Formats: sequence, structure tokens, C-alpha cells
Amino acid sequence: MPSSISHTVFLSIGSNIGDKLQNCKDAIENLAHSKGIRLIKASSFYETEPWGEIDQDWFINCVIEIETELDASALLALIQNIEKGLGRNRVKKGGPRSIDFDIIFFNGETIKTENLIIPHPLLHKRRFVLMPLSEIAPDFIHPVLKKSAADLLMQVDDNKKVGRCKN
Ligand code: PH2
Ligand code: MG
Ligand code: MG
Repeated sequence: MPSSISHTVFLSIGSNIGDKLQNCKDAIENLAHSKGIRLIKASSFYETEPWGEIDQDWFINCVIEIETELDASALLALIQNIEKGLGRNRVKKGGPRSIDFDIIFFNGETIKTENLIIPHPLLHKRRFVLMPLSEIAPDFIHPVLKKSAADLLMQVDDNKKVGRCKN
């Protein structure tokens, strides 16, 4: 349900099918133009080695900060709708995708529903999330781990390659 209260939300965006960079740009554009959403910051784009399921193409990833009046479940419905519009079809968990949005933080809240766990339960293990997050919000404190994004990046045990795109 929309309300007049504004929430600060960080989202991770990724693509590893088709024109990956354009897919990420389209995803940001779509979200930024949606009702009740204000784009605050966007990180650089990063070329990232696949994490988890390694038998797939490299990704383009980025992180954005938005302000929104939507609550977490309404925001989830919105991003799933944008994913669908950009050609995402859910084939395999963790497998290739034309676009993927993940809500990583919603204010400093912890949320657990059937469809949504916030903070994202894997974010602190993923260099491809922590690098762009630290670029735009190094001091943001993970509400469960009580560490800043920059500290989480310094400590992360993930040797997958993550490189800033030159653009
Ligand atoms: N997303 C996954 C699984 N693995 N690896 C990279 N580098 N980037 C991703 O966005 C990614 C992944 C599941 O959503
Ligand atoms: Mg994901
Ligand atoms: Mg997702």
C-alpha cells in the first residue's frame, strides 16, 4: 500500500543475457519513471564474474538508491513487473537472466515474508553487490551485521572478479 512516508531503498541490478548494459540502463529508467519512485543515486556499471552458478556468462551489475512511498511488497510487485516487461522469464534459480532486481536494504528494516527477505541474505557474501554499494553508500550500516558497506567489502571472502566498466 502506498503511503506518504518516504523509504530509502537500495537495489542491486544485474543482467547476463542480450545487451546486458542496455538491459540494466532500461531497468533503471523504467523504475525511475514509475509512480512513487525517485532515483537518488546510481553506481557505475561493473563487469562481474558469475557468482554461485558459474556455468553462465559474466554479468553487468550496478546498485541504485531510491526513495519511494511504496511499501516493500508493493515495490517487489513493481520490480517484478518491470523484469517481466524487459523479457525476464524465470527458468532456473541463480541461472542466466536478462534482468534481475534485488532489494538489498529497505531503510534499516529487517523484513521476512514468504516472498521477501530484507536485508538480502547473500549481499554480504557478494563482491558484485558490495563494490557498487560501497561506491554510492560506503557508510550505510547493515542492520543485522551492524557493519558498514565499506567494512563488509573489506572483509568479504569472495574472489570472483568485479571490474568497473569504463563509461
Ligand atoms: N546473480 C545471481 C547469481 N549470480 N553473479 C553475478 N556476478 N551477478 C549477479 O547479478 C548474479 C550472479 C542470482 O540472482
Ligand atoms: Mg539476484
Ligand atoms: Mg531477484
